Amino acid sequence: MPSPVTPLRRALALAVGLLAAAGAAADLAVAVRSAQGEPVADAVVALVPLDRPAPPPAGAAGEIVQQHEEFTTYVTVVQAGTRVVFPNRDTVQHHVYSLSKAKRFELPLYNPGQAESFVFDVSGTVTLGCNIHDWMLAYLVVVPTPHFAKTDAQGAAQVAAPAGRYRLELWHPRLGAAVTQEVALTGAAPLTREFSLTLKPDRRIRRGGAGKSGGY
Ligand SMILES: [Cu+2]
Repeated sequence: MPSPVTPLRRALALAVGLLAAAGAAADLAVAVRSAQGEPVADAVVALVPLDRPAPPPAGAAGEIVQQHEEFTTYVTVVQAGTRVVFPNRDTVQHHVYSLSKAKRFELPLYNPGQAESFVFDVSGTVTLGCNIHDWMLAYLVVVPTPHFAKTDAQGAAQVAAPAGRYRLELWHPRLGAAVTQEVALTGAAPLTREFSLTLKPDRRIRRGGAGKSGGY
């Protein structure tokens, strides 16, 4: 008996719509592809409020782990003002550093078991490297908002934020400059945006090549 279901579904849909209009989170859904049509993972999408100040960071620390002579996360996103911990879970020393304007630091003679941390106050991209292992490369993207997400392997990401006007910022390691546009979340329906990005070549060094040959 499928016929009674339809009015019920309509009522549910109406209720959801009313809830959304009453000020519940209004989602943004993005799909990011390369110019060749391939899904793009690790793109950062952030919504910076234009009508009000961004709420302060919730307080949870970020984490970027060194393990198996790699940074375990290639792209990490945090809100400005967030502490980020850098645990060395390897059995070897690292020398983690950043020369980026948003945060310059280094952790020389960084031993297994150490877990130093820094607060990242300035918005921008922090490029992380290791002076011992040339192939180690990761990015910490510091954004001035708690409303952000990172695309998955399918190139998809969802951001929850209250209704209002925002500057949408889209960043990727292989993008020359961040893409920005103004968007408005109405709360009535999720907003969807598709991006096609022209990407630069991947800068990552493949392990087992130059690293082991003594070429450096
Ligand atoms: Cu290292």
